[in-house]
Amino acid sequence: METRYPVKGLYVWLPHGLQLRNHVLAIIRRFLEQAEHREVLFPLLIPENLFKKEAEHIRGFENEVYWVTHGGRDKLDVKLALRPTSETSIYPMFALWIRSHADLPIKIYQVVNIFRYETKMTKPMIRLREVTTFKEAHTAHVKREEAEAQVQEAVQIYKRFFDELGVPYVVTKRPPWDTFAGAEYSLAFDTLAPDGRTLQVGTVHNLGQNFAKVYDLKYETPSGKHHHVYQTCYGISERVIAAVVMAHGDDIGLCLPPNIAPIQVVIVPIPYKAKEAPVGQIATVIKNELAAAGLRVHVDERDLRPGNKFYYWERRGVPLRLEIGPEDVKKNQVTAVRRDTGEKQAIAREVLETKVKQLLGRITSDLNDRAWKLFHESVKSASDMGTVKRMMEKRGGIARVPWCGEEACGKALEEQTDGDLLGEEFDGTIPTEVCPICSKKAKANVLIARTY
Ligand code: P5A
Ligand code: ZN
Repeated sequence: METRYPVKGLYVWLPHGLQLRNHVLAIIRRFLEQAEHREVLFPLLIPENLFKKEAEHIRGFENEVYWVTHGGRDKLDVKLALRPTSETSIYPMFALWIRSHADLPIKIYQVVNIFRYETKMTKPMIRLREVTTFKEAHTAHVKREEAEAQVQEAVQIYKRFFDELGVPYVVTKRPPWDTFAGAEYSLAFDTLAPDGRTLQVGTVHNLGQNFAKVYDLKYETPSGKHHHVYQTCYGISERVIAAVVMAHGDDIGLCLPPNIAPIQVVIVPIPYKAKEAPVGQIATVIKNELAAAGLRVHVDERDLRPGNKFYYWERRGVPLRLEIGPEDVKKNQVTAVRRDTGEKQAIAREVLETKVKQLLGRITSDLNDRAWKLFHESVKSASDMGTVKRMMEKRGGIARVPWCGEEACGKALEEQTDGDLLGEEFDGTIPTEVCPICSKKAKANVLIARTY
């Protein structure tokens, strides 16, 4: 990204990064479409009166909203909010679309930019004031249980999505004081940055009937009664791309999983005295062969030393490099070098396509395994305050702590350890220990970490 744009919290996507972003988006779009979500596109501006209908939602966002107050020199009669998220623009339209139970469920999503006047330190891809890649899904249902099931489906979709990216995660139920503004409860996905702090990479909210009541979302039952719908929403942003970068990158730079890498295979011809023609030709033939097999391939024909080219593509995370040098030409082979391990091997020309695909598959699973292994090592059970505190001091990852469920104890846990309570571990086991604050029987495990 270009980070020198002269407005705080706004950044420029450059070609390589944007391609990466688009490959990531293609995955989530595919999963959502498979689960019967349809893509829509709503306006960026929300009139103040609509925006301010849901009281809790307002309380949550009022300090983060940018307002459009003028059109040219004219002061607008109704101020317009730049959406910080789209509940208040989408749900008034749901009210027009929902008549009978036959109109339900509605499952839509959009990928848009949103604006949040963030006051914490802004960071490229992680904390933006213009989020450019906000994928938000919104659903409406007849019954509470259906909304509940939708929350579960959303969690499954996001799990598959993060698995596809090799980004490890924990899922927690956020505590009441950290629930999305206007939701009954919120689930969140968190991953770990290399510095030991967690990063929230996605959330799933059960909105109950809170918005339905305010925006008058009602359907008619077969017997002619009118009921409010139940709703859910869930979202991710380009933070997931930051998460990919952090999960697999190393001291050299990016290291990208093949499925989202803008270039999956880079071919570097290594010319040698007076016999340059054959390496260049072979490189082109191989490129065409692999491209025809569906791979994203690039031949680096620039007038640079091979070593410089190697480094250039390593920094950009290209998963596999194929070198073609004099020795390779002689033996009718190419030399393949993995970005993740640096491992080198010769591959015979006649089996090139199969071998390259195999190698890319192995790189994918090795990246996943490595990232998850590191992650698992960073989630540690701790039932006494001293241990948790030391973990937070060292930014030593995520502590799993037994909790009685009381807000006062949750807040005390945060204060005394200088960590943030992510929430109750979703699908976690019931602990046998006691709450380290009040010594009462624990109801759940909470995860505590230093967060971004
Ligand atoms: C869910 C979608 C919502 O806004 N409304 C529609 C719900 N939830 S959320 O938790 O507030 O945001 C969803 C995810 O977006 C990412 N995110 C951000 N990323 C970068 N910069 C920001 N300023 C920013 N704010 C939110 C987070 O990953 C969050 O989980
Ligand atoms: Zn307690």
